Amino acid sequence: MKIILIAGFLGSGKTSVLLKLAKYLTESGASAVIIENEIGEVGVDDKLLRSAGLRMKEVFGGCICCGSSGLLLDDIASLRGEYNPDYIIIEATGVAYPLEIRCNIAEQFGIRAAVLGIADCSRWARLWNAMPQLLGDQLGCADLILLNKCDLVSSEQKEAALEILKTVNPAAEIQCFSAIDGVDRTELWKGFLV
Ligand SMILES: Nc1nc2c(ncn2[C@@H]2O[C@H](COP(=O)(O)OP(=O)(O)OP(=O)(O)O)[C@@H](O)[C@H]2O)c(=O)[nH]1
Ligand SMILES: [Mg+2]
Repeated sequence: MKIILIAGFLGSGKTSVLLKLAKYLTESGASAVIIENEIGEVGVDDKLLRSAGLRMKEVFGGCICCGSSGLLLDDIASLRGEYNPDYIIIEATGVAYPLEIRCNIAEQFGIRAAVLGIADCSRWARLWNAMPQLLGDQLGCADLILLNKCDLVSSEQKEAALEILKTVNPAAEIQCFSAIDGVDRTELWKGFLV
């Protein structure tokens, strides 16, 4: 069983990307279960996921990087016992610190979660100026960073964001992305999931 952790600021496109990745996984014959850590309302339609052959579990009541980490670990254990899926995909809240979550998972299960970081290119400059610490922590431990919403920005905006992301995380692969453009991303997902 592999674990994928999707992290990134509020509204950056985590759920939109998650649905793309989950679709790729199920179409390639792998089973996947999704864990949504929501602070407020649920962002994913459970029926939509079920019709795509996916299951979802929600962790409410707090952020899984800190106070509610025990709930997440319990859920992972029970999902493994019940379904033993090929993948568990976790969407963290927009204010979570993924490194904490990855450490907790590694300690409990001995599994290194792959971190998929989502950066919102359309708001990048504004968010980065306001919250360099949070964004740096969220994206600094990612294995793959998707610079999302590139359909909305100029090439100058893209270049400026890429420059900063490279310094935030020199080790990560960074890709320009759009969760709504319908482009086939098979090769990207294959590379990320090896
Ligand atoms: N134009 C454009 N809109 C996008 C893209 N990705 C996501 N969106 C839109 O951005 C909004 C937020 O997307 P979500 O996928 O819900 O973002 P999220 O990170 O899951 O949001 P929270 O879970 O609330 O933090 C939605 O209205 C999406 O339709 C993209 O690549 N391009
Ligand atoms: Mg979401």
